[in-house]
Amino acid sequence: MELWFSEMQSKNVKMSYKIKNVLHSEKTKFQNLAVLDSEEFGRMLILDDVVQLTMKDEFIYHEMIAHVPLFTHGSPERVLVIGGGDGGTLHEILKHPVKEAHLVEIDEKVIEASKKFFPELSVAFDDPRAKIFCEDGIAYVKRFKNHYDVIIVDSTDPVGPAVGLFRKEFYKDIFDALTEKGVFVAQTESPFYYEGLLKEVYNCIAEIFPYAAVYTAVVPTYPGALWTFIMGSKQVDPNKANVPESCDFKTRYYTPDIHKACFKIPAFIKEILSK
Ligand code: SPD
Repeated sequence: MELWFSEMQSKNVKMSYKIKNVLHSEKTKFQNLAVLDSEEFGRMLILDDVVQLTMKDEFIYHEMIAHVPLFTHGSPERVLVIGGGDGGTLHEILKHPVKEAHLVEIDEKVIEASKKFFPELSVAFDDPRAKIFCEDGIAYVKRFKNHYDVIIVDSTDPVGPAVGLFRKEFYKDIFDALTEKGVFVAQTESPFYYEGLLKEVYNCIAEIFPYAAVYTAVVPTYPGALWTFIMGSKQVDPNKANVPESCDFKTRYYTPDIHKACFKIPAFIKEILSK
């Protein structure tokens, strides 16, 4: 008998994956967590029935959520990831010569599952520059002023434990926790299915930060494939950042040309932002 996993991408659309094996499944204090081995995309991390990453395409999301803000800043020493307990974003950050990379994940079970099933990503946890905190990122960030050069919010969708990570009060705390040249990025979902959220978060960031910009990447296993990120920057205009000519580490999606191009957004997204 064939085994399939389906994610409801909207009320009317679902995406299905043929599964070889269910490697792990548990109900944590915060969410349902599963690790599946799929035919097409390899191992997949699923939280509350939503695909968080697959080993075949995780590099796109993780490279774009990490390298775009870090190269925009130019010389980040202290970086914070809120969420991202799988370690994928941290793994990309640590390719930069940062002094400290901190990660705050509310659900320690995500970290445990990653250590067991996604060693290619969770290897980041062993880097001496990495510090992991298992607590609520919203409370964590309130404790810091003028401390981090880059803050990245690598959240799940805006339901359940992640709702507060899409609120204005949280973005204000992030602004305060950033140093004077600080750069912030959050993943902001599909422009097809989360139009309202995209506009709302963009407006908040534009009110709080001197510079706000949307950038995109194509992630095949995320709803709609076209994925958005919003950047808030205190000093550097994201569109005029001094992006290096080349990377001195290996990437599979990110390049300096992609960096410059990713801020060129399609007309329909511009329309959403200006409505
Ligand atoms: N629709 C799923 C969006 C998930 C974004 N975050 C994924 C976490 C991977 N580190």
